Amino acid sequence: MAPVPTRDDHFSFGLWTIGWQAQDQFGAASRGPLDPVEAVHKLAELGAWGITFHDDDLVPFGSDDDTRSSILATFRAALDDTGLVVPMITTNTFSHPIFKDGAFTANDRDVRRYGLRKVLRNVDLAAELGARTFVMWGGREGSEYDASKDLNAAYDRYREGIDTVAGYIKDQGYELRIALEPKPNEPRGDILLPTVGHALAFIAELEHGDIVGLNPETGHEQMAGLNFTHGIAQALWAGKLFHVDLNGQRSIKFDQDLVFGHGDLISAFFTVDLLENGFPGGGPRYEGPRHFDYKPSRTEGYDGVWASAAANMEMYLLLKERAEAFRADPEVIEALEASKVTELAQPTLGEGESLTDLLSDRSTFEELDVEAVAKRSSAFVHLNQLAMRHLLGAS
Ligand code: ASC
Ligand code: MN
Ligand code: MN
Ligand code: MN
Repeated sequence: MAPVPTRDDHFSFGLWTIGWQAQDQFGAASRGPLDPVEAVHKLAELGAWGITFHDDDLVPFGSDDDTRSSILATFRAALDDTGLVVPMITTNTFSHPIFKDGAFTANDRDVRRYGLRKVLRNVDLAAELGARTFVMWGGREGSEYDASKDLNAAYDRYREGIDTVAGYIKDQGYELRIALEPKPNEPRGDILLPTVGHALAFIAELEHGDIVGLNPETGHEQMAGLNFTHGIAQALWAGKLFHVDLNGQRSIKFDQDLVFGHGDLISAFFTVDLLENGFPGGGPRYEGPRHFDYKPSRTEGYDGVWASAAANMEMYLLLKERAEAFRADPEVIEALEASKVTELAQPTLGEGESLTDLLSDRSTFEELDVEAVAKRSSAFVHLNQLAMRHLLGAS
């Protein structure tokens, strides 16, 4: 029996995901437009809790103020009807050709000033709708040609832009935090802040870095050949995992945006294990939305769109069941001990032990049987096999 999602699971979807008409580099749209009101109702029916959007997903770029207000009013009514919430909002600073060289880091200063205005306008909307996270994916911030970008100035301008937005959020007293979304490439040849690690290092240079964190996307880290679970783990450790974009990707290639779990399934298992069960030895826990940023394949009609939306939640819940069984299994608990996974939570120096104590403790060095310690088996493969059994429902 497949598990059924409920509001308590805190699943959310981007309007641009289910609403993607599947126009790609090589072909026209394969689906007609989706009415945002229908999207809200359909997601609520399927058991989702929230919906998120870029300004332009809901209000067409360049709409006048009256059109904007009327679209927003209709959308709010749908939210009220269904109880769906808007936990996150984001701004599109990548589709319109004005952003072809970026928004905050465009060489052209007029573009940067325009980009800032567009983002600030949407920060107000985010606060108005009660969103807690403001995602910023700088998809066009980057270059194809190294000669075309002064990278020192680009990082200065990126910092100026993010600090200006963060400062505005603080001045307005909004209960909103910014989550930067790394991606290595596509649409640009190389995008700035390509991975979780790069973004964490950037945040450390900000004036208002306290309200700036991350929105890592599964496939984006995997496009760089990286381990997504390790990426979100480091973000969590640093207190910076504000939001996540869950989806599927099969190896280093174009951004596939598959259904969560339809890419690297083993990695997805450990992602859910971390999000649901936390670190084995305790530590910071993820409390944010379980947000899906995927694209229903171009082969699908709207039946397939809704089937794929449901599949994201089902995959997550199936993996959650498996991950909980994994952690509860006495054999696993024993294997974690045997592999000393639990021992890692123990500080290397004893409580109150000084460096002088360590240096004079001959048992740590002079008298240690180095060869014997080197021969201890880690038994990691057995532990992993237990995880695989649980993943496959074999124990
Ligand atoms: C976002 C986000 C992305 C991109 C992409 C647009 O806001 O999280 O990954 O925009 O989905 O197609
Ligand atoms: Mn993606
Ligand atoms: Mn994303
Ligand atoms: Mn995406």
